[in-house]
Amino acid sequence: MQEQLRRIQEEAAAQLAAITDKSGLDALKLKLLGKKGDLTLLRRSMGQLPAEERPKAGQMINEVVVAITAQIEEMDAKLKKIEQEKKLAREAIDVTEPRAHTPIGGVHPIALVQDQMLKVFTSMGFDVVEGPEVELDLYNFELMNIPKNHPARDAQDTFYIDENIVLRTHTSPVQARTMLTRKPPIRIVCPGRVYRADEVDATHSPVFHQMEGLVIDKDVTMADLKGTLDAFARTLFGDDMTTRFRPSFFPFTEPSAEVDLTCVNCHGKGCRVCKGTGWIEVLGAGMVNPKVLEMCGIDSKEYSGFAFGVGLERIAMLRYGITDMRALFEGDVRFLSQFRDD
Ligand code: 2NL
Repeated sequence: MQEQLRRIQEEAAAQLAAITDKSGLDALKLKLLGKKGDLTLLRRSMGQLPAEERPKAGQMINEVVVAITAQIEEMDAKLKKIEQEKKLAREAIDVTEPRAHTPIGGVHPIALVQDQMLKVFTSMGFDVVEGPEVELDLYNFELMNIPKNHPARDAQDTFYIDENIVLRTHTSPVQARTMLTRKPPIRIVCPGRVYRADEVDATHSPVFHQMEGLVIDKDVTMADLKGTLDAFARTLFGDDMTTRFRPSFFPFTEPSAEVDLTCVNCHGKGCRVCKGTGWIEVLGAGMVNPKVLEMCGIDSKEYSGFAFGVGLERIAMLRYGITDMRALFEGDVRFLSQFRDD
């Protein structure tokens, strides 16, 4: 009996040492401690011993069972640990591995010049106001002193939704709305998308971007307008820039001016870009027509104002040397990724 136990224990130790996985361990456990396991059978055979030897034999068997159970549990824990380590190794992520190339976006040149211009004007105390692109005829035309039958309303120029609703042809309606809801002093810039029924070519698009400015206060003069636009020209294009006003006409301003900028290409010397003049036309401006002030609820005897309108595509093209406006609307990443804000 003792001899048998010793052999079982020895064999168990040898087999346990050779175990490499859980199924092997389970099989060994069954072989030793299962219903028909070596130790179970040995215990059952105790009945054949003389009664006085049984307690001692039982005790010895139990000690071996306890010892082997402990060894098996120890091995089980060891296997679990090995398995866990293998799993961790399998799932390890190399955080230093270079990832697949993901191109990052840039800022569209129109957005770049819009941001630069907003910075210029907000730093001078202007508020930024936006409004709807689908507008009432009232705000887009009527309040801007463009009455019915005015050539600017021609269906050739304006996208009509119905008789009274249009796609705004300029951002002026935003300023009309502001004048009707705010009291002077008013200092605002209104950037946004505008629409005209133009054919697409190198300098035209049916949708483009504008920024208009409006200042209304007591004693606002043309000199304030000139100073404001000069500051804009210098900040965007350089300290040697200035503006030149030429007499013009808009229904919403009186007097009105077409505003030229020192040629950004030759800095005024005369070149192909400015057709030898040293100047490039970039915007329209003027003193707000008193009729417009009155229609928008502002007393034109107490207040005066200036306004201007700039096309952002034109500014972006000059600023970045873009010769075809279509490049700004095609969304070709090879073109767009060239622009950096500096
Ligand atoms: C142009 C001309 C201009 C304005 C826009 C304006 C707005 C109000 C009142 C008076 Cl609410 N005027 N805007 C004034 C002069 C010119 O734009 O050729 N832009 C590209």
